[in-house]
Amino acid sequence: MPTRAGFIALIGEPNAGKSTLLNRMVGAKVSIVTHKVQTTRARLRGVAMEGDSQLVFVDTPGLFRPKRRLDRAMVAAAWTGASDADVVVLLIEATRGLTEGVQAILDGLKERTGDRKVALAINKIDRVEAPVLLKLAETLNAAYPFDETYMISAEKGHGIKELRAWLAAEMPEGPWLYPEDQIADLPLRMIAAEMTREKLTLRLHQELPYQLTVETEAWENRKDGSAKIDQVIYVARDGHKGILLGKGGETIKSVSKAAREEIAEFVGHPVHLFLQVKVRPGWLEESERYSEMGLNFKDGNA
Ligand SMILES: Nc1nc2c(ncn2[C@@H]2O[C@H](COP(=O)(O)OP(=O)(O)OP(=O)(O)O)[C@@H](O)[C@H]2O)c(=O)[nH]1
Ligand SMILES: [Mg+2]
Repeated sequence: MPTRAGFIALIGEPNAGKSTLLNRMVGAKVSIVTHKVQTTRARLRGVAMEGDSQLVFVDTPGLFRPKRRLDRAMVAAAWTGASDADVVVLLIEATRGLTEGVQAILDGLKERTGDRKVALAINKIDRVEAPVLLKLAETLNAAYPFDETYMISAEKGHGIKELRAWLAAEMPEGPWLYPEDQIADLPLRMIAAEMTREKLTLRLHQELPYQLTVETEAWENRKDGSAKIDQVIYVARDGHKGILLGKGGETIKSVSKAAREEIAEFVGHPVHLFLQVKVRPGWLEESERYSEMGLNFKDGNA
């Protein structure tokens, strides 16, 4: 049997469940997930094996109508992910259906995918009734010539086996692209920064999560088997720093604890995490911040 390997881009509106699906496929949490939109900011690869096929899933930022430089760079990164992949999986939320945003994505897909296969994955089927689902599948297939339709719950695991088997068969013949035991293609320092950003996003409200970024500045593996990790949280305004710290430093403490526990579990050894908050009014216009996130600054040009 020849080996197969290829890239599968997961695209869709913000909050569709792309990162949840990637984590489910990989069998570990490598991409952060929140109930808020625009959680994922850059492309991230997760690797899964299925028989002789290596499936390299590419998680992408949600596709929406961008307003800021950061948003434009995110959307550009998502479309690049779709254009570079062997197969595209479009995730749609069963509860939302064919929205204006989905229609815009379908229009974009027609221009960009060429003769590549595009599968429709209707996600969150645990939240709707069967008749609604069937009607939605029909509507979406009338709007776009999908090669396949899958009804899944990325969170609960429904329909995942079928989607995986199809993807494995669709991968082009060729050598594996990653060692068999590798599950993610993102430096540890970035995964750790993302974990902290996830905890911040869960803890903070309104615009704040969208106005900050986290960077790992130093990572020191110590002789005792632990690691000392220094991270900086850039915020855009003085007032944000106060909110982030919270009364008596309560907020930042709880974020730090949650992030430390998750990073430690991921790396498999104890972690000492030090968070520093820096007010940087112009960070959303600094190219270095974008390269740290894995984004292209110029993609954000208006
Ligand atoms: N009920 C239900 N919730 C789900 C399912 N899949 C994902 N979710 C939830 O949907 C929310 C968004 O999930 P994400 O995986 O972060 O979505 P995303 O598409 O990566 O979002 P962005 O990164 O913002 O584009 C989270 O609260 C998930 O727990 C599912 O199958 N069923
Ligand atoms: Mg995501």
